[in-house]
Amino acid sequence: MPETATHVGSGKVRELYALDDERLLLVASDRISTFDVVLPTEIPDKGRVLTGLSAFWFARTRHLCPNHLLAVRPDARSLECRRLEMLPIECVVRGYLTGSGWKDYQTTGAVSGHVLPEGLRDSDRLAEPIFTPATKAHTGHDENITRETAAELVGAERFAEVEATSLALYRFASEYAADRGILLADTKFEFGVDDEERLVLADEAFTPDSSRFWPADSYEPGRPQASFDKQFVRDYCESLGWDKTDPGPELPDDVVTGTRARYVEAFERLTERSFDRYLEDPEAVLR
Ligand code: PZK
Repeated sequence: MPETATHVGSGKVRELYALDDERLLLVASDRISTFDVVLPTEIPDKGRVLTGLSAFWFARTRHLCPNHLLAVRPDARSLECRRLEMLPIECVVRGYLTGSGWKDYQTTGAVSGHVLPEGLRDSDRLAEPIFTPATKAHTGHDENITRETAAELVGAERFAEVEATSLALYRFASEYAADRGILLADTKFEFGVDDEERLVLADEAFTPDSSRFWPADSYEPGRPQASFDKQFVRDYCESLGWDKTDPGPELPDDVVTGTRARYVEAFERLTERSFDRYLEDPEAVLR
């Protein structure tokens, strides 16, 4: 008897289905967004790369925090997950100053209440990673909030736990990735709480959609960095003079092929496995 899955939510490039009262199915599509617009052209296997990377990181960070992963489906793009009560904050860790962190620093000298030294440049590495929580905006952009506001939203004790856990996860993965030539500039986690009130890592983990992946060999602070995965797409879009409003442009074949190769390269570098092998036996990425 085929199972039924009820659609319960959509992200920009992912879909969420309920399998039963306790389980969800998180499906990563091959859609790609740039400058916050989902493009009309897909990148073949992008969803499988992201699902495989998430599964890999969930398996390798279990010693730091339990997570929602139950199984990787044979399609290699879907994760069966435990259903949790989600916390109402985005948990962001920054090891480098860029994006909204760089913006906030330029305006105020601080990010989420972390007062930083003067004179930092775009993309500078921070002396220590910082936890910079954000609100979950249902429309538009997440907004960085102070640690105090975040603590009011989840409770002081839970806040201390998500901060310490987020920093430990980031330190572990960023060190591992840097050893393999990929800088994880920053990353976003979502946590839930299970029926025994335990903190559980949910959503996706250290994918190029939830983290900024930078090629280590071209890292140079003082300017925005190339994106490991999306740079061909951004360069092509910039070359068109597109105004970055919906709809975005279709991508030519060489941009699609080059971008797919970058996603597969990130997967293979980080997991030290062949992507073709992952497609043959997705659950092997957990071992
Ligand atoms: C949950 N989202 C975000 C929305 C997506 C993802 N384990 C969980 N338990 C309960 N709820 C969620 C999760 C997870 N992960 C995640 N919304 C709810 C989201 C739309 C599409 F792919």
